[in-house]
Amino acid sequence: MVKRAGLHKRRGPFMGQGPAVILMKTLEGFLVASPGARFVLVAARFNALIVDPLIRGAEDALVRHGVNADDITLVRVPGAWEIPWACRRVAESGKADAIVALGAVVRGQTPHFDYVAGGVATGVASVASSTGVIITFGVLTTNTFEEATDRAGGKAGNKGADAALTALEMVSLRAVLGA
Ligand code: INI
Repeated sequence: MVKRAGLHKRRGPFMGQGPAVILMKTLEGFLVASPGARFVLVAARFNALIVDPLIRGAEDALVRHGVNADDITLVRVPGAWEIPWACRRVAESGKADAIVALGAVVRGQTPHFDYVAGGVATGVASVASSTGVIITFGVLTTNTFEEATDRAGGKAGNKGADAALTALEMVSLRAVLGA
């Protein structure tokens, strides 16, 4: 107990430095390619002006982190609504270590926005939880086209690259957990 108190003093809370004390064993993944890990990008064609940069960002992020291009496959579907179905088929095939869902649903283009955006989010979550396959979510749901372009390689980064790197980390975490 005395030792813990001492550590607490040394590592005491400073703004932005995370938890005050880390004495526990911490398990986490890394942004490194796991040899032979296969990634599948499931991407909508709808709003291709947005989705294509998300695809390029995702592929670029994976390759830059050591994933062989041969281990990345792109599956295209008509729209975001069809993403969960394709994710399920890919997940159940056993041919993917991780799936990256990519799409763009823009409010104002359709009164169906809430249905499409809600459907793709709950659908992807359902596939991930029922199959146990890692699926990350790079489907933009924005109010305007501009907000979407900002997030597809514009001033707010590239959410396709973010989702791809999250998949990379989760595959690494799976190995760390021995799962
Ligand atoms: N699909 C999208 O990916 N994004 C959208 O913004 C969108 N809008 O606006 O309607 C959209 N609709 C198509 C939908 O995903 C299905 O492909 C279609 O309903 C056929 O099932």
